[in-house]
Amino acid sequence: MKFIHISDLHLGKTMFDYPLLSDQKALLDQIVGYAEQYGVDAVVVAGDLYDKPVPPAEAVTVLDGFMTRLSQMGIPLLMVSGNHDSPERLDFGGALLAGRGVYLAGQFTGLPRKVTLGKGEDLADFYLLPFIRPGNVRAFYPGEELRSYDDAVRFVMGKTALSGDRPSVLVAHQFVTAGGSAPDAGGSELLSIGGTDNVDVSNFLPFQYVALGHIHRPQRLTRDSVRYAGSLMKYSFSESHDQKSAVLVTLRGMEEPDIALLPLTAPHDLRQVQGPLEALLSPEVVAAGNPEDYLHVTLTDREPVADPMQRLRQVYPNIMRLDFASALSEEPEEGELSAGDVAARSPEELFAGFYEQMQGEKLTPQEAMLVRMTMDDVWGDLEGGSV
Ligand SMILES: [Mn+2]
Repeated sequence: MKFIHISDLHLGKTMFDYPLLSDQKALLDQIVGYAEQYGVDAVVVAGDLYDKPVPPAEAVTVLDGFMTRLSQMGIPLLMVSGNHDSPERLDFGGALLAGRGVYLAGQFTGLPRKVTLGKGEDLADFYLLPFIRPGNVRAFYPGEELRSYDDAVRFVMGKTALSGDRPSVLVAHQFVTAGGSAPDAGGSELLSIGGTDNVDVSNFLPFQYVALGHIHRPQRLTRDSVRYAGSLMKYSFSESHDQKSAVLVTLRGMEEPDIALLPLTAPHDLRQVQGPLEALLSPEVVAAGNPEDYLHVTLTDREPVADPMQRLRQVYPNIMRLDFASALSEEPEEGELSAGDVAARSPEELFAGFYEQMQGEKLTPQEAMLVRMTMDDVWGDLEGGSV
């Protein structure tokens, strides 16, 4: 029994107003290719199919195409809802789709949805647990005191009977910690502050494999067979050095399964580049990567440069973000102002201080004059001419 585990597709997501759907579709095509190449018995998606509860129509079409192709290939597809999905919408047509090998667990129904796959001796039970909050579980067990996410998941796991003679796989979308230590987040997840939604990994120990979603950086938790697959593609510049992957799991009865990571390569990579404008425009630097990648450019020029975005876009059409290293200095400068100081100073003094902090030098008397004149021009039109 072999299957592919992926998660956090976030279909329909945009970054800095760039739609990512064509990349997402290409990546789902890669997964269909892997499914065929490795002859898998199932594909598992551990939540966050869409980026929004009401996804754009184009994103629905892309997921529809993915489901249809796997169904036509006779490969079962098992999916749970994540915190970004609408459980009810995801369940649309669920009973009909099960007849075609597509198993959806959108809404929580009191227990994980159990699906047994395989033939003859080679069987495995898949338990599909949608993203749950304590309230979702209390609704089914009103007498129980379930305060935390951990209480809720522990209670549900306690009610989940596993057959002892064939492997069990859990599919879940939660914030799973190991003895209090949190997973290494990628930066594009929506995590709650303070980790009140954490669920301990010990809840999942009886399963031969735990297919997790929610954290976007691929990783194992305490053992190789408890894993976050990670997001379909990089959804934050803090993930620019991550290698995204799909997990190929080969179950070996009640033993530890074999795990292999299949690389996922988007048509456009998400990269950070840094340097002076002229260097970034030089043919060698441009040719060092795909210039059509999605870029975060940081210019290190000390002198002002004219129309940097326009010039950069001529060779790098997909710049998502542009900033200047001089404006990013994180070192707190001596003489930084408190709120009280700010109220006590004139706009000219504040601007002079800001300029010095950003540029590392003082305004010249001529520049100070220009600032004063500009302020007069702008504010002179306002009633009273003051701020
Ligand atoms: Mn997610």
